[in-house]
Amino acid sequence: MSTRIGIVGMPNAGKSSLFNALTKAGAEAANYPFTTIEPNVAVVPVRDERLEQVAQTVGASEIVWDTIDFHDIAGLVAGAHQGEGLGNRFLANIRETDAIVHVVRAHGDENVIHPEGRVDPLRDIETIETELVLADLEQAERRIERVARQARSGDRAAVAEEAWLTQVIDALQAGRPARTVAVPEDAPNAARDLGSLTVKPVLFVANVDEGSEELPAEIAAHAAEQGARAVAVSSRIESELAELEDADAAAMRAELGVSESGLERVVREAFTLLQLIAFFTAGEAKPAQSWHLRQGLTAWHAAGEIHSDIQKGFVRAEVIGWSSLVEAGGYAGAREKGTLRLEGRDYVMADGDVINVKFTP
Ligand SMILES: Nc1nc2c(ncn2[C@@H]2O[C@H](COP(=O)(O)OP(=O)(O)OP(=O)(O)O)[C@@H](O)[C@H]2O)c(=O)[nH]1
Ligand SMILES: [Mg+2]
Repeated sequence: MSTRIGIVGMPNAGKSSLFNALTKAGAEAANYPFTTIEPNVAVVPVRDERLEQVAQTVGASEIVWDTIDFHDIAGLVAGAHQGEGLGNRFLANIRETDAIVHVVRAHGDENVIHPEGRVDPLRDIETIETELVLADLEQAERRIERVARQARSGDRAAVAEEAWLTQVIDALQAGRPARTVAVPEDAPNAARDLGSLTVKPVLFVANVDEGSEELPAEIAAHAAEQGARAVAVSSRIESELAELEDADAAAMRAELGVSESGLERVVREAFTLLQLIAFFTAGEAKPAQSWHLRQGLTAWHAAGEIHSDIQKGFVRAEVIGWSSLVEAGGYAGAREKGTLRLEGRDYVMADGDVINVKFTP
């Protein structure tokens, strides 16, 4: 399943500019496995140069990129959790996402109105974090009533979930995110069922002045304190660059002194945040495809990403690192060299593995 990310931030912080840049970048890639998308959901292919080499080596028919969905929502103001500025409804749209990108205004363009009248990244971050905490608190207080009723009947998972919710409510009331409370073994889906926003990992995107790539120190420090990640981009520049042809965009980047695509940096950081590794499937005259999997998961899990039937009928897998496959000039060469290995279902997948699952249908 593709990875889903929700974009939050103050009004005018630059969320939609970033989102538009991502959408345009997405629309340009010919291949992504979705046809309908909502207007506020951008499906962004995750390009990977390694797969391009693999596809060429094995003579694949085409390349299909794995994707990330970015969900844009309207800006949150203080009181959003109570429905101020319809904030609560917007927040509901991103309860199902895997992670949150928090866009923070850090550029000083006076033509862009700041809702609080003055640029102050830390104050803005705190406003948004408070809204997320309060929205979760409301949700948790509602849920615990229902779970408590189930717990009274002695349901073990419900008992564990009620205890977890009690701790979560305490944490939220103290202003701490729900991710600071460990999910109990007996109720592994508790966080998902709550639809908690503050349980999700956060990537801060500092929306900086044009031509700068420097992460403001206060944002870096705040992210570090939280164990979160942070990147600096100019949303406006990225949305303008996304309109250009590749060569023109590269020339403009060089002129601005911006090294690589800010969008690529956002996508890469998001994957690091989610601790995902990439793996590939590729065969002659077939599509070569990229997939993502949580670090530490196995060939059996990888099979499940590809198709539930392939996972169900898993027998064993042929696995090879992408560079070994390219070096050997293809599967036949790799077999001769002995670099194409047979692995069982418990094999832990490595970043850049190419896998071919043998299964009984
Ligand atoms: N100078 C400058 N202006 C920017 C930058 N990013 C966004 N803007 C401008 O700021 C204004 C608001 O940007 P949006 O991307 O619409 O902001 P938003 O966060 O989506 O705002 P809401 O949807 O209202 O919450 C627009 O006029 C943008 O052109 C930037 O990096 N530099
Ligand atoms: Mg917007």
